[in-house]
Amino acid sequence: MKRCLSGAGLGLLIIALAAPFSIANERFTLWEDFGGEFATLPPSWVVDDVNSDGHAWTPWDFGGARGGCGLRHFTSSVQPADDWVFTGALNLTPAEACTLYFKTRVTSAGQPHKLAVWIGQTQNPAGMTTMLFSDQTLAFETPQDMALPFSVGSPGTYYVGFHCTSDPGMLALFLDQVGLAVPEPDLMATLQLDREIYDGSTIYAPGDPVKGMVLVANMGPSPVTINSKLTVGHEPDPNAVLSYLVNGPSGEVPFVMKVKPVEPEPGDFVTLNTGDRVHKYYDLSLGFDFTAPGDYFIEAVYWNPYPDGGGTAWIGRLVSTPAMITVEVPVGRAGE
Ligand SMILES: [Ca+2]
Repeated sequence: MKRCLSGAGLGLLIIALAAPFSIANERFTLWEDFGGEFATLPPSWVVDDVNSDGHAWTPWDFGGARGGCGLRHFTSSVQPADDWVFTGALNLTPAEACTLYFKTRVTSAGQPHKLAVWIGQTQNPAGMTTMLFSDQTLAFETPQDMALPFSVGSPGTYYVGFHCTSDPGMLALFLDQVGLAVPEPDLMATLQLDREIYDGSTIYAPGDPVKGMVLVANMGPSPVTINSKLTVGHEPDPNAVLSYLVNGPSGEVPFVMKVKPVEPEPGDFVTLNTGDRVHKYYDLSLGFDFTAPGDYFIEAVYWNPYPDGGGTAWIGRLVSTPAMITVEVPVGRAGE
């Protein structure tokens, strides 16, 4: 019997990730974006066209997030959808704080879709026992980030199922970047700003360069292979391994630098033993405007969605503790 566990120890929360200031360090035990150039369904995933009408979840080269690849359900013009796609096996630890992420969008806000997300222990509709998410009027035309916190009560193998029940004639529903994250206790990102390092100060004049050193370190007992190609962009650009979140006196500070996405090569992955770290020194004022007087809070985000050739690379997201600076007009220049 299916049940919704929202009141039974399973929290449900949908948050927009445009400003993920509250996200903790997390490691992805599943990260699937369905291919870079051509969309593919992972071998362990299963599509079920329950009503056998030929309209089913299908790998699709356009309409997803990074590179366009994702899954698409194009509705029938005559009957409602009844279509599942199931992830491969997920080994979950009881009581561990898990977060299921995915992106979704529709072709037209005027033609909303119906989507529910379930979890269960067999890879078929009858095995889906716990509802994690239900939106019967999905109407975003640009991909929206969904984040569903949950935990399970017993150990074992689980599957997540995405169930589309959209009305006929609604055009397409898209699904992309499906991830399962758990807390990351061992890796950490830290941000140190130049003036604090050299002068012990957090005060900058309007227009001063603001340079920062980001360190990604392994503080855990076991070696971890990470992507050391610290390409810089702006959260939530999925191609930027390193990005910054800046909140200034008027709110989030826009990022104005254009960064060409670069995917890592095998040699970009390095193994960090206990205490090892990689770093990047970056002039944040190349991308952010620090001219308005006031306090700025800056976080560095390290995000690696790329597997390495051996399939052992760490995939996940680290967010530094915020660094704070104050931009103020120097004494004697106030009347200029
Ligand atoms: Ca169908």
